[in-house]
Amino acid sequence: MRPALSDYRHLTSGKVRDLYRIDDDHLLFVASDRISAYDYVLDSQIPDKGRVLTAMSVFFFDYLAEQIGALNHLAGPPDDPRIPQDVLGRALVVRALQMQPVECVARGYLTGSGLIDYQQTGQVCGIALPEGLTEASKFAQPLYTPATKAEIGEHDENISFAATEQLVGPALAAQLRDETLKVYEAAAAHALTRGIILADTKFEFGLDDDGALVLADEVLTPDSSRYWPADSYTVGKVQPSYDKQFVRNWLTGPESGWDRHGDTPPPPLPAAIVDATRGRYIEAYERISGHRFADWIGA
Ligand code: Q0T
Repeated sequence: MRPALSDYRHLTSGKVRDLYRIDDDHLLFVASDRISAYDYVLDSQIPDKGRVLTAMSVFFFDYLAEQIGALNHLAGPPDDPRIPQDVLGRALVVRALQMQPVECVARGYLTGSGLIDYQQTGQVCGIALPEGLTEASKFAQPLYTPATKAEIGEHDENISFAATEQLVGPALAAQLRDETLKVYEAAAAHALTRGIILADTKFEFGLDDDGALVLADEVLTPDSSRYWPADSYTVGKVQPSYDKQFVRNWLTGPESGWDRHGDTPPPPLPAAIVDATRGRYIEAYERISGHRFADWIGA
């Protein structure tokens, strides 16, 4: 008999993920079907999004353990009996770790907050960059661009490597940087063989009881990363998001009647946009993993 979700105490939530305590050593990490765009969590949910992102995260945890020996926080299989029926397929039993207060970002391409910082200072996180870079420029080598985690509703703040040394000490700061770049490079190389550019990604790490650095949170999902279709990549242009482009186009187009610079929340999405977006998440999972989503638990 599986437990009910209400058997576990709620610990914390992100915009679209929730964390519960199972026991002293284990947590339940739950991905929802909620979706965010333009800094709002939308009223519409995307059916199966939580399961697809959980499947992707598990694919990459396994891939990275095998390819480069990266440790991760998984403490049981996706059908672990401690997972409630309600959330089966979109929840994982994880080890309770000592989380590190650094958002560990790797960037292979210049976009988003990195582009804004570059345009204002010529640097990103204190790293000086050559002149003449533009939207979606590929870096000569991937950058480690750490940030501090913001409160809900605020944006993470890019910080220098020296600032992370102050936060966690120089040895751990260097380990976070080296592990972040190693994991990003392995994952980005894999994604590219499947026609997807992993422009950037964010990791969260914890320490286990042995003091080992362990990948936590979700990894290499479209919520924690920018996925771009490789076949349409064009430097100098804002790249379409692999997963959210239909949502963004509809919300900012004439049909929605919404002003994203006004102060009203976005309207609910039409069923056709929901369906197309669900299809994009499934397509991304199937392309990257080589597995059928229909074979994932509960799908
Ligand atoms: C965490 C101990 O808000 C967060 O997640 C929302 C679901 C970030 N967060 C992660 C933890 C984890 C993980 N993952 C872990 N393995 N051990 N804490 C806490 N907050």
